[in-house]
Amino acid sequence: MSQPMAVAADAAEIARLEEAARRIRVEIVRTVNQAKAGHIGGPLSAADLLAALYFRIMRIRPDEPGWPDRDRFILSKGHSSVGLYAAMALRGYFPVEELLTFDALGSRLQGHPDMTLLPGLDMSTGSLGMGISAGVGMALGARLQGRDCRIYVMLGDGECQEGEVWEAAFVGARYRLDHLVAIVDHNRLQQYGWPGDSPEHRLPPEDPGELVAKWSAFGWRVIEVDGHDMAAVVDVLEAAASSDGRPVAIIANTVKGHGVSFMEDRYYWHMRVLTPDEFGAAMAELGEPLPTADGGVR
Ligand SMILES: Cc1ncc(C[n+]2csc(CCOP(=O)(O)OP(=O)(O)O)c2C)c(N)n1
Ligand SMILES: [Mg+2]
Repeated sequence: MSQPMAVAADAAEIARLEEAARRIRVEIVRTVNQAKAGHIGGPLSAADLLAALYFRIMRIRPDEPGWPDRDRFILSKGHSSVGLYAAMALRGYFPVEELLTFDALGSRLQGHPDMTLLPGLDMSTGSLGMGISAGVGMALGARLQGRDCRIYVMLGDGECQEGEVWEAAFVGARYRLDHLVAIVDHNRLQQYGWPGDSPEHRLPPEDPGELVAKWSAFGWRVIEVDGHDMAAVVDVLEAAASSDGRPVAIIANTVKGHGVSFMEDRYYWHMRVLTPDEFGAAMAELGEPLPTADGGVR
C-alpha cells in the first residue's frame, strides 16, 4: 500500500514546526547544562531537521513505539543524542522532565543512544559510520516483509569520512532501496578538524560540492537544502517520498550551534559545558529567559 499524500504545509504549519524546533533547542541547552555533559553544537544544527521529521514527516505512533509499520529513524551521528531525546520527549514518547536524567547512571537516556533502554529508539549508535549500514538492513528487511515504511538516517559531514558509510551507500544503491533516506547534517565542522587560518577557525571536513558529487556518484538521488529553512526542509523531505528507484541523500546545509549566536560556527562548541552566564544568555536568545533573584528575567 502506498503512503497517503500529506496536505501541503501552509504558513501555520511551518510556524508550528519552527516552534517545535525552538523548543528542541531550548531542551538541548537545558539538558546539557543540567547534566554538565553532552554535545551541543551538532544537536543544535540538527534541530530543524528533527522537528520536521518527528512533528510532520515520519509516520510514527509515540503511544505505540513498537508499531511494526512505523517509519524508522537512525541517528548515525549518535553523539547528538540530546537533540533526538528532546524531539522524542516533546513528541510524547516520554515525559520532558526525564531529559533531566540525561547521561546519569541508570537513565534510559544515555550519552549515546541505547535502543535496549528506550522504546521508540530504533538503533543504538555512537560509533560513527555504522548507522547507514543498519539503515540498509532495515530497508531490505522492510522490503522483504512487504512494509511501506521509510528509513531515515542522519549522518554528520565529518562522519562521511568513515569508509563504512560508502560501503553502505554502494549497497543501498545496488539494491535500489528507494525507501532509504540519508540526511547529512552538513554543518561544515567536526570535532576538531584541520586548523584554519586562525585559532578560532577550523577547515570543513570536505570541499564545497564534494558531498553532493560523492553521493551522486554512488547512485543516490541527491537533494540539497538549507537545513534551517523549515518550509524548504519540509518540501525536500516530502519530495524524498516520491521514489524513482534510487535511495535519497539530502545534503542539509546547516550551521553548527545554530540558534545560539556565540556557539554558531565555532568548533569548540562541539562538546562544551556552559557557564551560568552562558546558560542565561543562550536561554534568552532562544526565547526562554531565566528568572532572576529579584523576580525579573536576565
Ligand atoms: C568511529 C568514531 N570515531 C570517532 C568518534 C569521536 N567523535 C564523536 S563526534 C565526532 C565528530 C563528528 O563530526 P560530524 O560527523 O561532522 O558531526 P557534527 O558536526 O554534526 O557534530 C568524533 C570524531 C566516534 N564517535 N566514532
Ligand atoms: Mg559536522
